[in-house]
Amino acid sequence: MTEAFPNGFIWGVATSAFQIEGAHDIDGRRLSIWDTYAEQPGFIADGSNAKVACDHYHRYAEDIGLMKSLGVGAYRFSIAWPRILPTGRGAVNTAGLDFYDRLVDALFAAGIAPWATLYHWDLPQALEDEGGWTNRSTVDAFVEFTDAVSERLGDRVTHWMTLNEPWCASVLGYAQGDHAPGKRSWPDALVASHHLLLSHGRAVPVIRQNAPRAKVGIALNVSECEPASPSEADQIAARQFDGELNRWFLDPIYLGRYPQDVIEYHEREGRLLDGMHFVKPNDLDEIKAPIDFLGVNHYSRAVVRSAKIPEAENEPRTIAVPDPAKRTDMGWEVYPEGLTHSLVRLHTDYRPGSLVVTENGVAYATGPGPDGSVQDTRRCDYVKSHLRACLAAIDAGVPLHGYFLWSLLDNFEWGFGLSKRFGIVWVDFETQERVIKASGHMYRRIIQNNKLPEERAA
Ligand code: IFM
Repeated sequence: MTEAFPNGFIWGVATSAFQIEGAHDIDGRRLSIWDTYAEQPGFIADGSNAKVACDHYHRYAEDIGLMKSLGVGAYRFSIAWPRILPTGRGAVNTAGLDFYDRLVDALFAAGIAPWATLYHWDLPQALEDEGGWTNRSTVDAFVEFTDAVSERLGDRVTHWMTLNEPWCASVLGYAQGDHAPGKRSWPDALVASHHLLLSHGRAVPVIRQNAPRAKVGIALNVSECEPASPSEADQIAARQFDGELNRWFLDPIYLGRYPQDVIEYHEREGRLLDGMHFVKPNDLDEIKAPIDFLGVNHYSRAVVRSAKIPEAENEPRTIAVPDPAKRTDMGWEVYPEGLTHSLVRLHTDYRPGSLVVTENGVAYATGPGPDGSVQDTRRCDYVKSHLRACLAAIDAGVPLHGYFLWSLLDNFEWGFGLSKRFGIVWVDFETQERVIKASGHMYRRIIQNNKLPEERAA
């Protein structure tokens, strides 16, 4: 297998607004659901919040300097809805748009292409107060937000993602309660998932109208789902989880329909109180709006057991990690082959014209040693093995055009707070000092050579 990437392969790093910006009450920003969630005692594992996070709002120039020194060609960031439309809809807060304007200009000055995600989970709290994603009018509010942002940045930003990981926003947020807004209702989660998909579909033409050169996509969290054993029960559970996680989003976007077996499964589980009542005529046509690329966020595979576990009564199956030695700090299995399999499967089943890995990376706590350097060897291995998995997919004919490492900076990892470190740059959250980790230096060499380093013989 070749170790070199195709010419023009896009090398990027990714972040999201809530996880890095801080400046929670600056320049007219109002509360998002995550600000509210993080205030609840016990909801964030380490008791931290994102009021300051990486203070990127004030330090974006330094962070762009870091990206430039790493040689990245593209930066995937998200736009904080509560900065632009502080109460979700209505009057646009110009100061909020100005920040992204400065960011985009500074990226161009550094030779880095901006890749903007519109929704990375920070719904304005004012909208949640009206039901959030369970309320169909949130779709209209999202279209307003999309219009305001793409109107202002569309002359320069050519790569847009409507949503980040709608499965997380709907299922973790509305069914499992592990994410904001912390609800525990499957029926609400399925309504929310449909409204998220509809906002995606309706945002696509708005972006195209405001930014005629735009390439538009969506970033989905895709995992290969495998049965924990050959038993029929585990095979069924794996297929069901694949349906819930992957096909529930991919089928409407690419095929214009929800998968029938997954509708039936949700019905059997009592998750659909009144069938698919929330799907209105034309919705699926709108959701199927043609897109230019599929963003794939990939971290691990799911090995699925049919057995229920008592502490997760909301969940009809469990996810196993076969070899505990392969667990990351998130408890996720390191399984690079899963990335190849997922990319090949997406290409085979849905034929997106272009695929981009919009997130891949790993949480390990490794911090500065006595000499101040961060020797995160396990992250280096993780990244190399996943880039090799990308090469295998390209060899198999997948039109994979780019890779964004999650994440540029250690940041606020949602319910885990500041305790899980995904960055290739270490952040000291007390002093805001940044140190490029060994993985960052390695990534720079890979980008420079457009290929993986030679493996030394054992
Ligand atoms: O930090 C998150 C990101 O916001 C969305 N994708 C997964 C990452 C790691 O959990």
